[in-house]
Amino acid sequence: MLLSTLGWNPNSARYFQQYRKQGLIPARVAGEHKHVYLLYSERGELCGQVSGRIRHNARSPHDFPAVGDWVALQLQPGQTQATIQTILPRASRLVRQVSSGRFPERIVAANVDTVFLVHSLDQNVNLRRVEQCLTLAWESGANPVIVLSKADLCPNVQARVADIETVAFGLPIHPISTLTNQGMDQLRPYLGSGQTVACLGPTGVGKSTLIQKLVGNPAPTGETPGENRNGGDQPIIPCQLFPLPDGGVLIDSSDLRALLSADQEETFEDVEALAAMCRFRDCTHQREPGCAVRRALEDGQLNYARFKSYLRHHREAQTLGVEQDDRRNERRREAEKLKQERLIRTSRRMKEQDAE
Ligand SMILES: Nc1nc2c(ncn2[C@@H]2O[C@H](COP(=O)(O)OP(=O)(O)OP(=O)(O)O)[C@@H](O)[C@H]2O)c(=O)[nH]1
Ligand SMILES: [Mg+2]
Ligand SMILES: [Zn+2]
Repeated sequence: MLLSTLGWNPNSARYFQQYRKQGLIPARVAGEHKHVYLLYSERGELCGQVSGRIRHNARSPHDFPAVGDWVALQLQPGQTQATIQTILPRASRLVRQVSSGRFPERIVAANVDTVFLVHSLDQNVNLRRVEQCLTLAWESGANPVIVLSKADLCPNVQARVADIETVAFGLPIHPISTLTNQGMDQLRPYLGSGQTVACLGPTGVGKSTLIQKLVGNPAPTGETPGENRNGGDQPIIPCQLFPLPDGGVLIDSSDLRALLSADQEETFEDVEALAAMCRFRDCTHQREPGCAVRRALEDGQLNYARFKSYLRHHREAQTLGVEQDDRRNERRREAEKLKQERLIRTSRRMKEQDAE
């Protein structure tokens, strides 16, 4: 697997030298399931988990790898799982709000150059929804492009395009059909070697079908879990990042239900019930006297793996509460800055056009 086709460039390679010296290798995150990551590296497809240090220092879900991230891997001889030691700085990140649960925001995709905002022409396009998706894309640092799918099912494509133009601020709009191939050629220019394109949009609009079509055979879909990798007991990780035959990658950013993995919805009522019986209210269940959780662990009433999982989620949830507002403000500032830069660029372009 050539890293350059996945978007690895001379700049990234230069930046990575510090990690090479430590014997680490670069890889791109292609999927995640229950904290196990599917990774594309120069050694091929690997599975990996984050290092204890990353987990320990994590202040929010943003400190964990996301699909599209570049990471530095440690690969021990004889080991089937790699350890993710570092997440490289993100050039852009698509963030989406999650309405329920402990995690109000998730990075849907990182290091994205172009976002295909996919909406279907077979139903009334909801302009509010298009606007919401646009905002999300603007804030990410990636360039949005509007893709209107299922043109074959729409008798008046031009009228619908005109509707959407009213909210699109002059962005490119491409009506397409994966069935008749209408408009598919217009998407090629976004997909060159080294380019990362993420498909984002409501469920059922045809994102996976589009990716399948562009990637060609063998046809993957974001919904089909991969085969067992590295043989036997490896977990099944759904792949979301697909290299194209002529270079570049497509990210299937799936929809909300896939974003909330079962792991995150997990509750820990059993452990919490035990914790309520600890002598101290702020018991960390490490060494405190009168710790009911420790006692349950010792007499086998509580499974150790489950306790570890509880600790991990507890820590993530706790730090998240504190960090949340900070991060919101930070994101707001970033978005504001990006918007300003875009405005400046647009006005400069208009001035140039006037001058011509
Ligand atoms: N007529 C027509 N149907 C299409 C086209 N593209 C996709 N479909 C159909 O639309 C349905 C949904 O397509 P998917 O690709 O699974 O949609 P998705 O956006 O990936 O949906 P989620 O994974 O749920 O977010 C499937 O039955 C496709 O066959 C198209 O261009 N024309
Ligand atoms: Mg899909
Ligand atoms: Zn305790």
